[in-house]
Amino acid sequence: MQHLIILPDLGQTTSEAKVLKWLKQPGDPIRRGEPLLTVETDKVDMDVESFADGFLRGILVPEGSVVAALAPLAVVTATLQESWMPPAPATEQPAPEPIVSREKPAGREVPAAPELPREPAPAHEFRARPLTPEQQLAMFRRMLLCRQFEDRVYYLFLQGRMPGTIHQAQGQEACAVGVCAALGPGDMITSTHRPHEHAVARGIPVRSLMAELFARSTGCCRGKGGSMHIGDVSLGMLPAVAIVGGGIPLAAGFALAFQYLKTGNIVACFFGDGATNIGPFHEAVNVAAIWNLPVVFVCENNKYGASTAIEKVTRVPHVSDRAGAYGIPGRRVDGNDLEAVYAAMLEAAAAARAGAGPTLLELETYRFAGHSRSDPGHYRPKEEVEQWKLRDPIERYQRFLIEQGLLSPEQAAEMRNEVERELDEAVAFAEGSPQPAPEDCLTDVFA
Ligand SMILES: Cc1ncc(C[n+]2csc(CCOP(=O)(O)OP(=O)(O)O)c2C)c(N)n1
Ligand SMILES: [Mg+2]
Repeated sequence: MQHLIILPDLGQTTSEAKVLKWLKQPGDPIRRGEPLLTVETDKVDMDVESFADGFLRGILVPEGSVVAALAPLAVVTATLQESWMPPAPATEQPAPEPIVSREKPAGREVPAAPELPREPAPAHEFRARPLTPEQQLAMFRRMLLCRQFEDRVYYLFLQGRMPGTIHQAQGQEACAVGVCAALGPGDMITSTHRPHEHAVARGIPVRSLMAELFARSTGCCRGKGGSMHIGDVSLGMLPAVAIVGGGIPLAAGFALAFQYLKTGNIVACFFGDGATNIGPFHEAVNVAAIWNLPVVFVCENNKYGASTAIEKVTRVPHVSDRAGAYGIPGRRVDGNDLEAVYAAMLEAAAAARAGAGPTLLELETYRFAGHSRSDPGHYRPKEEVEQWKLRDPIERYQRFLIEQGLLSPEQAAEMRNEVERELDEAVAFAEGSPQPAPEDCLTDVFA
């Protein structure tokens, strides 16, 4: 089988890239997710990865050429024996002057912030509530669905099939699943520009999420929201808010409604470490504190707000320390430990439901990928990424379940295959669904 490797569409402001270096040569074996070449855009140098396993057969664009988004770059075949065909020739342009200026823009020098320790969160004391094996396996499968959904979306992007911008959360599955597993059907979550795993964990069907990402009318927002606004109020997720910190006052507002209507429900409000320096964070946490609103503030501290390390912009060592400023409990939890997250969330949720007000949960975690699809994440030391990959929440929980005798490696592999089939169906559903009609622009508009 022949696969055409293309230059992914890197977003509205980057329409072309220069091929800097081929990292593989014709005949070399290549694995899915492995880099094939490095390209230079007007923003960054980044690797283009293969979306298929096989062998590199044809290089269609020499080093030094500039190619447009979605242009064919190479052919990969499943085996070395099969023949391959080049596509219609790629339009080549003469190698121009470098398109990236390496000069530092003039401006104020920002003084270096003091180095802060980066030791992981302590092993958590929450272990009290036993989970049944069925619950444990269901939570494990949900983490697989989150991860494989994200991976599938990434490979669709590499193939040029997934439109729009995406921010992915591979590595943060234990946060999404641990928090959502402690919620009931009438509860609500709010989310951010990185919402896919929150939505999957909350139980929104993957076919309706996939259709939304493909901008199809069968999507959870009828194809008019896209990746950064997914959600479904009827299933307990307010459409995500991509304005950093923007979802936090909405969460407090929803919690006020629950309190006023005496529904007994709570809100779980997801946000990133970057949002904790945004004004609305402080206002919303404060008002929730003084009114004892039934909300749990869940900070997924993945150490970076885009390319900025948290210690460069915050002197407080731990996000959870900030809870003291509002007189509410703050808990620092290993966000890559599924059951620790779940237990901490259960406790915070119980307090919120009992009228004791909000808790600030800091879940220490890490995103394996760059900030968005066009960010290779070069600002992060390689060793740091490697260290965090050793703490992969899915691998960790799988090892734990196997040690407990609840899962075999074969069953885990079969679960992964089953999730792949669910995603195949979701992609077929999405690609087979219609786009919204032009007149649909004026429906679902509330203000
Ligand atoms: C108010 C606002 N400022 C800037 C941006 C651009 N932006 C999008 S995501 C992001 C970083 C957010 O970091 P964090 O809150 O830690 O979330 P993470 O991306 O790590 O999940 C920025 C600066 C934005 N969307 N909204
Ligand atoms: Mg962050």
